[in-house]
Amino acid sequence: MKNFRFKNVLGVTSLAVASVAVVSCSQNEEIAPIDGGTRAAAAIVKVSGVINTNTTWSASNEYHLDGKVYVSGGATLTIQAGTKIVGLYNDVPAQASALVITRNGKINAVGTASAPIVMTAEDAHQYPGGWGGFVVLGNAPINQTNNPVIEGINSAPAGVDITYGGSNANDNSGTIQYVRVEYAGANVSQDNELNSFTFGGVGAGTTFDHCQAYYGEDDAFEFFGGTINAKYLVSTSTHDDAFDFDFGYTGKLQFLVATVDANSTYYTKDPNGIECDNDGSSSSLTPFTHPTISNLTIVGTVNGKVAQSAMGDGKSMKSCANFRRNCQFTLVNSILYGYPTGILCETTNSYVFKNNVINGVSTTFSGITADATNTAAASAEAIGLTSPWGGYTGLMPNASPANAGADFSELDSWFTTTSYRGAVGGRSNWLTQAWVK
Ligand SMILES: [Ca+2]
Ligand SMILES: [Ca+2]
Ligand SMILES: [Ca+2]
Ligand SMILES: [Ca+2]
Repeated sequence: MKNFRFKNVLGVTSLAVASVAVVSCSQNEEIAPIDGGTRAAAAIVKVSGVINTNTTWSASNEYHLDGKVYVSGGATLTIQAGTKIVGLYNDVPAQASALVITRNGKINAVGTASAPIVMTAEDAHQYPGGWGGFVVLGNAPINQTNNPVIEGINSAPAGVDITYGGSNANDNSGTIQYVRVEYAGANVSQDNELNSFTFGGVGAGTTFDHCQAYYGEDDAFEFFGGTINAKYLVSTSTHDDAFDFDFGYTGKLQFLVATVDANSTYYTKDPNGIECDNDGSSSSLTPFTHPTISNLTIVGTVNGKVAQSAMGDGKSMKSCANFRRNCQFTLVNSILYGYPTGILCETTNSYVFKNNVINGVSTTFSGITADATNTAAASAEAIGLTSPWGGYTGLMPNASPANAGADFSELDSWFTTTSYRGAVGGRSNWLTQAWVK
């Protein structure tokens, strides 16, 4: 599905208990589905508790997470391409189901473009917040000194470490490719939420690309410190920020897309495309949060509003990109439009903002000086995309100032050089691949 409409995904229609046992978790039941649809007869494997030995989840099964499932004790969880994982619903947000890779565990989740790994909610709860989400913790630097516990999780079983951060910038938490997380995010309490993808202190030795967050309740991708790099990330209508950086994150990111469903209800008070803080108290703790981003396309809505939000007039979003609280940043070669404010710069720390194509519904530049390197478009339409709203294929430039003008002189060789700005070039649109929903 390549449009932005909400749609329930029909899968297994009913379940019957068949047998017991399989995985190394505290509760192991295998349930055979009575399959009413096109899906092959996958065995349902219910999982809860702690995975402490190397474990493989097979695409021929469907894994149902009952509460938090932790990978710990030096174990690696391998998930085969095409595997479906369901986070069972719990109406107590603190007990929401989630898959948590701790500092003492690893993930090997390698999907393919045609057979992504899908982590989703139960059929009856396929809406933002229908389950918790996917969490990875590592030993890479953060700028907090209090050995923080990851946001969104209040307690863990004895022996399971849910803190994060360390001194190994090249720490390797495993491989995460072609993974889609749907309907995640659990609001445990004010300012304490799980996100579709939550990363705490994850290191640059981790491989992370081609992943999508689809209709999540809080942020699509939130990074608490760490150095993890990524290419090809998609945020589809998450309720807070598409990309949220905090606590000293210093990774590199390229080919990012975020869209918003105008029919959504946004409960947060500051929904931004990008939100970036050094930390909540604007400290000068180092490393300074400093994402380095190229080839991003952030799309809001025609009037910068959604059906309902917690902002002042009850409908607005905030900004395409809000850099604040003493963070640093590098944002180049990108397209930003469809929020009330385009770039909202509230940090006085150092930054690079160059070679972007940008429009805000009310204000294009706030707290930052418009300059010749950035193309201030008179309107979203003036950005010249094939169709600026309503579908991924429309994000290909037509006659657009974004077709040229990219400059990689601020970036290192990790970045793929393009002539175009934004996430997709005119002729090869990776967003039309089957893994993108
Ligand atoms: Ca969050
Ligand atoms: Ca956020
Ligand atoms: Ca934030
Ligand atoms: Ca926010």
